[in-house]
Order: sequence, then structure tokens, then C-alpha cells
Amino acid sequence: MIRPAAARVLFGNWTGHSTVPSRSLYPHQWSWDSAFIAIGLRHLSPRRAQVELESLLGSQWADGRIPHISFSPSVPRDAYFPGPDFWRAETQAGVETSGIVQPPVHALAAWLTHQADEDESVRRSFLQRVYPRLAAWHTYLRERRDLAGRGLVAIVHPWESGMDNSPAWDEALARVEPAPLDSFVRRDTDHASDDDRPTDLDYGRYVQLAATYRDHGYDDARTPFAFAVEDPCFNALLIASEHALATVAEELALDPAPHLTAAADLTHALGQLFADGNFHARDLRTDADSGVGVGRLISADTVAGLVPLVVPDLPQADELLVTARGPKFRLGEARMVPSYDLTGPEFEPGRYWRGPSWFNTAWLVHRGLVQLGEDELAEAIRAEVLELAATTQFAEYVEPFSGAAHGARDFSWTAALALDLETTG
Ligand code: 9WN
Repeated sequence: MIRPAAARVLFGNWTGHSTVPSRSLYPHQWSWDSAFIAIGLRHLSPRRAQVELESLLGSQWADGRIPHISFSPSVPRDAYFPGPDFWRAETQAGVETSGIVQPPVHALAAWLTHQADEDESVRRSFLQRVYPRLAAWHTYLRERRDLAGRGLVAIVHPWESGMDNSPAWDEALARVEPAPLDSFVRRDTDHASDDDRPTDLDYGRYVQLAATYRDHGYDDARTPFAFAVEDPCFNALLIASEHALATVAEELALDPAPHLTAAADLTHALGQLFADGNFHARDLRTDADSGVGVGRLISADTVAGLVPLVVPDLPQADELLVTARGPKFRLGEARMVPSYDLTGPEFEPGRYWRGPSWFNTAWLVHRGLVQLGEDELAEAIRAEVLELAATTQFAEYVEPFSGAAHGARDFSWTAALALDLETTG
């Protein structure tokens, strides 16, 4: 049974109102981590899971965005780079944050958290309090981040995808002039192997993109984004979360229709990213010279393309399943779900998002398979998640063939999502 060990990790990483992804590598509150953490924490303490999400929403900006990091004042300011002094962003409530975002899995997490203990949720008016904030978050994304005006949300930094170092970003990132390497000091390589983490050159580019956004006041209309991409994972999670928000609205006797309409429109628009059996990110800067801004699909096959399996009634689901089972991802044979095409030219089994398998994407694909009635494959993924979480001391990620552990140990979403699959499976 994984529960006692998972509880030890989650309680050990609890700070009093939220959970750090890792005490060493990521000592603050991260946006999509918190959502995944709440999904597991609800089985240990529904109240804590609610507080986890409420505290994250407490760092929401006036424009509706949920920043990707909410900085803890009790952690040294230079413990993580880029830290609060780099981002220079503070909410009206005085919380220091980053200025970029991460995939919107929060409304789904809020609904699942509510379901874990409806009495406690009603007693604390949990849904009532989070609903307007989650709705504002989605409105921010749909209205301010539809940069191409075609009904899909664009990310403006690789970190916004949650899959920072994905080969899908290589070409777009190569166009970015890196910040001088002596202008910043990385902290991640103090805690993780250089061979596993992004290169210094890419880090310089990440820093430059973030600095440009910051220097334009994080204004989406004004910033000359050198990187702008429509990511299938990000948009698919927004769709799943709009469905969840529709259910929340119904529960609160509010009108679910705006959320259902948004979900239907986004699902239709997502079809623009489907080609050759998989969803692909679209690089909005490829036609920038012509001023058209149409954008080209990025050819790399990554797990982000499979995440739309979580979208209810996805028209492309059958074709996507064929790709998932095929040589690129070998679902059911590989360990969990590889982050990148196993046959691809950039495949590296141990480097960040360039091949290894993560527990959160496995959880998402598992959820999609269950929705589609693919019970056998879903069970195979579930068994992998439970076994690997237990044998790797809740590693951040694993190699897709050997299962060898990489990155942080006692990683919070690994513990949370394994606990969820053990409890609900
Ligand atoms: C940058 C915290 C985060 C995850 C991301 C993962 C990694 C950060 C980093 O860690 O990103 O946000 O420093 O590499 O890629 O998915 O949310 O766990």
C-alpha cells in the first residue's frame, strides 16, 4: 500500500497552507503542481486539499492570471532562480509571484477536491469561494491569450507548458537571443544533475523571454513575444477544466452554459492542431516576417499531443489511441508514457522532458483512457504509476525503458497522483 509513504511525502512537503513540489529543487508553490497535489491530498485531508487550492488562488492577479510560482516569504530569496527579485511582481494582497502561467488544470482539481468530502466543502463554502476566481482565470486565458485570434490559447514561454525542455520548443527557442550567461546564476543545477537539466544556452533564452515580458509590465497586448505557441496540452486541460467548471456552476445553481460553450468552441479549435495522428503545437512566430502570424505546426511528437485524450467526446480520440499504442509512445509496453517520441531524433531517456516519463502526464492519459472505456490499457498505466512511485522513492520522473529514477525524490505530485490512483482505482 502506497498510502503511508505518500502521506509522509505530502505532509513533509506541506508548509502550513500549501505544498512545495520538492523541498530541495522547488521550494515555493507551483501552479499546476498545486492542482495535482490537491487531487491526491483530498484523500488524506479534504480540508488541506481545499486550502492548497485556495492559497494558490490567493496569488491570483487582478487580470485573472494564476502565476506559475507563488513565492514563500520564509524561503531565502535566492533559493530558486529566477526568484522574486527577478520577476518583480506582487499581487494587491502582497504576495510575490512570477508573471507567467502554467496549464489550467485547477478547475478539474477543485471539482475532484469537492467530491472527496462534499459536506466539508459545503460547510466551508469551498466551491462558492473558488468558482469566481477559476472563472476569471479561464477568462484571462481565453481573452488575453488568444494571440492568433483563432480560439486557442497561446503560451509565451516554454515554462508555461509545464514541459520546459520539450524538443517541440527547440526551433522556436533557437530564434531567441539568450541573456548573457554571466548575467544570472542558476540554482537548479545545485540540486540536480547537469546532464538531466536544460543546457545553459537554453536557460539564457528562458531568462531573456521572461525578462522581456517583465519589462513590458506582463502586458499581453504590448509585449513583443519572441516565443508564442499554441500547445495542445495546455488547451486540452483548459477544455477539461471548462467542463469541470460547468459542473461546479450547476452545483452552485448557476448557469453552466458559458463553460460548456467555451469547452465546445475550444474542442472545435483544437482540431486545427491535429495532423498525422497526433496533436502538435503551433508556432505562431513562423510567419512573423510576412506579418500574417498564421503559424506552422511543429513536427515533434510529444506527450502534450496525447493529453487531449482527457477531453470529453474528443473527435480524434480513436486516431490518437492508435498513435499512443504505436512505436512513438508504446503505451502499455513503455514505462508509463514517454514525454517524447521514442523514435525521434532528439530522444534522450534521462533529460528533462526529452524522453523520460512523468507521473502527471501518466495520470492525465490514464484519466483519458478510463473516459474512453479503454480499461485494460488504463489499468496497465495505473499499475506502472503505483509500482514506479513506490520503487523510486517518489521520483520526479523516470526513464521510459529502464524505469531508472531522475530528478528530485519525494516529489509531491508523484506521491499525490499515485495515492489518487491507488484510492480511486
Ligand atoms: C520551472 C515544479 C516545476 C513543474 C514543471 C517542471 C519544472 C520549473 C523548473 O518544475 O519546471 O517552472 O525549474 O524547471 O518542468 O512542470 O511545474 O515542479
